[in-house]
Amino acid sequence: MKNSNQPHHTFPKDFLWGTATAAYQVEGAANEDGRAPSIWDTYSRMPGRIKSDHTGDVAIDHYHRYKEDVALMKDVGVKAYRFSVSWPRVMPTGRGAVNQKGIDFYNRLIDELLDAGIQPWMTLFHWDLPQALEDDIGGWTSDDISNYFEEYAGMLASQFSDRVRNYMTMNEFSAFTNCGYGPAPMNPPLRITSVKERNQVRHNALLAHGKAVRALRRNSVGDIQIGLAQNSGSRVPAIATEENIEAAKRIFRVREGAFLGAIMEGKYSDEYLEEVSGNAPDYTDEEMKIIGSPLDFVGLNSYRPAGYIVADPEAPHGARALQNASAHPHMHPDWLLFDPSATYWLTRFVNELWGPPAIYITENGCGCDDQLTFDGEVHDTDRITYMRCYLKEIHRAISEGIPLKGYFAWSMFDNFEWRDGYTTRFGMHYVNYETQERIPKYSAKFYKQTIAQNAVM
Ligand code: PNW
Repeated sequence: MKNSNQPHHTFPKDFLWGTATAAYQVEGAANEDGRAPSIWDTYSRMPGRIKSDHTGDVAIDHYHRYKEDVALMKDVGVKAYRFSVSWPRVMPTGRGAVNQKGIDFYNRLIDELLDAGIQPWMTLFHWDLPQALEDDIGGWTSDDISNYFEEYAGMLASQFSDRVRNYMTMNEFSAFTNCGYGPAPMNPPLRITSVKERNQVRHNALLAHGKAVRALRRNSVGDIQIGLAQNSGSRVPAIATEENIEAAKRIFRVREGAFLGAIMEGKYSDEYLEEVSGNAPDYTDEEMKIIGSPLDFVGLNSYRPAGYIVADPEAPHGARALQNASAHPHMHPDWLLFDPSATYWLTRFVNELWGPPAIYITENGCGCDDQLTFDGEVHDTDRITYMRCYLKEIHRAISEGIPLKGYFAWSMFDNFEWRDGYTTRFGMHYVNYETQERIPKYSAKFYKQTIAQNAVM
């Protein structure tokens, strides 16, 4: 019998252990060195939109404390850091003039990472659109947005591709399209008023992604890898019979028809078009070719199951979603349902449907109601449990031959959790928002040990 102290979930030796953040959630320095406002500055300053009216003005001051933050990453032993570029920091009006001081910040960060032996992984867009583009053209509702995003992507490649090898164009298409322009109270003046309009906004984002892929390749000086970070809803077969697995995969493909499916297949699938019928976006074959530009990897943000599926010949697409049990376990945020197999099924379906060269989990992590204990520590046993269980399912996927090459824990630090402000904590490091002190939680020690052993115990 194996000693129980021996690792039993050992990862491939080149498995990439990483961690992730996003610009607006950590940087702060909102009015410094020529940064212009993004739509999130505007939105978070509107009274009543964010819990406790918090804003990202200071956030965790990563802009000034990046050295200390990289040192903490080095201590944990992460091999890669996924961060996003604030578009209005490097191109204040979203096009044209480049803000050198903004570029300098990312140069400092990248060089610090490389010195620490940590690969920089760059997300181009994590929701903080320059306010000027919202005001002047209507943001993602505009046909022109893809051209501006292409210009921005090309500029980033020429500035950084000598040192940054890995890029993700967009973070979570559904978040900034559906939610960004969707139901009140988001962005009141630009609310989407019809399903067709919503599908057009989604299409504009896909096209921007495709043009950015090409611009990155055109302007890069070295060999680069390009992907994205999508939060596809994971459909879990309620009971893993052949029929249920096929049904879950079918409905997964239909639901991703507006996003990842269109990108991976270079077209809107018949099933998707049938479903949206008269509300399909306007598009050309040439645009679909651009959208389908080949990717080097697919990044998946995976936190929770999005539905339990059984096969049902009577139901649309032969798949029926069960009602979620009212007592299904969830973590501190209500939406964060606990089911590690969601991540397994997600990577398996993406692999079986589209067979990308590589898959990364670009985000996974747990929001908790972390409290400092009397001894000044954070005993986040809930987060450790969550991470351990999800990592075991990732191990399972790898052992079945799915090309899952790495994992980015969300997040390295507590940070501005969008509409929850600073009230929900996702970090492996506790941030004292009064003093900006960072305190490693027990989950940071757990992750450090996991990386050191390259195994989950
Ligand atoms: C991600 N879901 O969003 C974002 O990329 C991060 O910026 C954010 O801080 C993190 O998750 C934690 O919330 C998500 O409903 C949006 O499954 C939606 C879901 C999960 C994550």
